[in-house]
Amino acid sequence: MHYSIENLPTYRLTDLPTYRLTDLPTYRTFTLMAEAKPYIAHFDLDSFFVSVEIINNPSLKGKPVIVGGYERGVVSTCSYEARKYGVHSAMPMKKALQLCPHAIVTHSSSGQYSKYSRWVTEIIASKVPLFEKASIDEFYVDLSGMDKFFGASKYAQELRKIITKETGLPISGGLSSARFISKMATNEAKPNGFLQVPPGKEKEFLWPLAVEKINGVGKQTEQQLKNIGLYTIEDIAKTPLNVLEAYLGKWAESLWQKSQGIGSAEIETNWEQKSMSHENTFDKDNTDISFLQSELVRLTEKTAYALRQDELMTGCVTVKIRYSDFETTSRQETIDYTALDDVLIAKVKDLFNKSYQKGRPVRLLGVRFNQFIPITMQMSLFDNNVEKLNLFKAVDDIKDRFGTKFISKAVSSKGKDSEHKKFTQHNKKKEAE
Ligand code: DCP
Ligand code: MG
Repeated sequence: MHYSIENLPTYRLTDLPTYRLTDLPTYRTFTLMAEAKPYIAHFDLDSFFVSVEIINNPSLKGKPVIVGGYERGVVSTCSYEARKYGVHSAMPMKKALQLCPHAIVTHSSSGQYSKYSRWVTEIIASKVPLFEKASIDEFYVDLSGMDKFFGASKYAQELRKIITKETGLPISGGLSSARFISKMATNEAKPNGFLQVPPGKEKEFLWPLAVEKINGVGKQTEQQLKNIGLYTIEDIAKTPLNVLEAYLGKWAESLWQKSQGIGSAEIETNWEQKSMSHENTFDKDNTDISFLQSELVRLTEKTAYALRQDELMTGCVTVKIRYSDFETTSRQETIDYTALDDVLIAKVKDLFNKSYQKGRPVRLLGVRFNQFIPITMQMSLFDNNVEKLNLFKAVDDIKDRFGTKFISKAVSSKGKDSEHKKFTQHNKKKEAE
């Protein structure tokens, strides 16, 4: 019987109570007992920003294209045609144009990238019960169990097809028993390809690959490994762990495990529900707009600080207003992914202005962020805002050293308050701040 994604019902987590078992800690034990290998798929859009630019301007297709900012002078990404000349992400634009002088350079159109990223997320969410959004263009999908019905590999490939058909974006994928192997398989399959590493074939796939292909092996570790004559993953696998530890310290063990084809198959399924928020109940109900605005700035700065501490960007902002009679309103809007105070403050003020009923005394204000993705890229989504992010991070460092009380923007309120911090699971560790 032929199955295709088109003729399957659309799944949502809530429609499939049986899949909720996977949320329970016993699930993995259960599958191990049943000796079922997990099937973890990984998907990553090909030259994402360039692909979006091509949709907007199809004449760019097939050409060496670089997306980047003149001001910042760094390549965000480039088409595979430009990669042939050695151009890559994070390379200075000047160097990129030396390598590939005929490349077409386009500026980033950030709003579009968030929009397409969300579109792909929605398609995946409608087709699989368990998935994790790992960056703006990258997803892990748990297809364990599905293989009984459709064939995990077939399902993964059909999912790729439907994403490209609906959005116009090419996407590559990998499938294996562990997250890191699937991601490496995706990298090997790019562009516009798919690679399955069947259960039991993990070493066969990994061993011939160069050490730097392992996710997390940066330039420094690569050099350390090469200094002791380890060039391939097989070389690592055949080195006794204690020898490796002597050179690399703690990191040796997880590296060695990976070289044996062992890695996590856990999917972070509750990422969608995660949120961070700060709210403040005032000692005295308040109608003073400048006071309320300064409170919003302060709450936003604190929440944005927590966001950056966790290396995240948010894609959704909510402002909560509770009036003196306890009537409460919440207004929420999705935004382009960001971790920048000024962008978030502007959005929070905008939401407040749209929902505040002038003259009514306010008892509580709250600011909440959700829809997170990691800051995996150098924030070049925002072009020259990279410098701004670095500035905010520098201020964050001072906050870490001297406490948040000592640093606040002039516009923030200095008044005493009964602040109430409310963090969900994700941010519990920050409660002590
Ligand atoms: N990005 C960026 N700066 C970087 C790396 C990435 O701005 N240093 C942005 C542009 C990319 C997007 O993030 O299009 C996704 O990053 P990827 O690492 O997935 O790279 P691409 O999707 O561009 O190419 P690939 O086909 O290798 O996935
Ligand atoms: Mg990509």
